Amino acid sequence: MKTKLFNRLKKYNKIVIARHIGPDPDALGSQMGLKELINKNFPDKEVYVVGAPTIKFKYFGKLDKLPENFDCSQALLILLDTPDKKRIDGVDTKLFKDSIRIDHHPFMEKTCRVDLIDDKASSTCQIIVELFKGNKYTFTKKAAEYLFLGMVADTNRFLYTNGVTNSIKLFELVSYLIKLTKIDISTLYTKLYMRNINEIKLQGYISQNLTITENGVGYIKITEDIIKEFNVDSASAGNMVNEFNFIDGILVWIMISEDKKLGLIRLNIRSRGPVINKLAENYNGGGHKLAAGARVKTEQEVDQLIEELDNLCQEYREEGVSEDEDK
Ligand SMILES: [Mn+2]
Repeated sequence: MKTKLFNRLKKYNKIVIARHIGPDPDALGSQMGLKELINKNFPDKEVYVVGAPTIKFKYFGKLDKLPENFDCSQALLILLDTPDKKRIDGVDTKLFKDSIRIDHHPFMEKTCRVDLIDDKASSTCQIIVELFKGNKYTFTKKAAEYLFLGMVADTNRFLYTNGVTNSIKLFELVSYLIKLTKIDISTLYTKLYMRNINEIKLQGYISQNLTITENGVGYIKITEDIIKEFNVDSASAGNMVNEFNFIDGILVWIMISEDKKLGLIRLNIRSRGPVINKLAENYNGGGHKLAAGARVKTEQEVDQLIEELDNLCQEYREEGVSEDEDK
């Protein structure tokens, strides 16, 4: 697995690292962390991290612009944390001489020449650490910080570690990083989890107004008027979906946000049992078994999705699957 990446890193002098649109700390952390590792271990290479910037995660540092007349046909593309074509940010994979994808999402479609996919890994950052771990390559403190942030965020502070085997691996990798580079975990957590008071007020509003269906689907529709009223970023409701876990009687929960400008409705879906990503794929989305997203155009589609999720919850309850079973 490792040689597929390292042979390419040795071969190509120009390397472009891309990831998905609407980046999260795993996408940005793996991107910036990998750039730092290549710069450190292969200092002669030209490395660019591309994609639209985001204000929310500005502590990941600046992204690059490809130089004018940049010749993709001589370059290697590394695509991170992105399972499908439509969510690739800022590059056309076909233009590159060679391409490799490193990802932990379940396989959806072919996008690069070579795939390094480990869907047992709980983040793309985890895979990057695994690839570079060992005596051969050096980690910098900065790279370790980026990668740690991604591992923390995608597991929701090590809550979703993907079963015993991956937990063991993940904690060993984290321990390896801390031992090696002495990263300061508390400072990093403050960066990642600092929130603004308006968002907390919106969270209160959501708690007060959540609708719960018969079989345990909790949902709320956040209109643009509400976003305005609370004076928060339009992605805020979606971003706080993880805060609504561990509520007795709710098995699946959804933050539904309206985007009038793009004429669509975004759904962030989480589950504490029923597998939801297959269903989300029918609604222009997808993701992981217990964490997925969807984009639809009409209220009817939203209602239909809620109903189908409610059915999933009913089936799940009837099967009597234990909620703490190893996923
Ligand atoms: Mn990820």
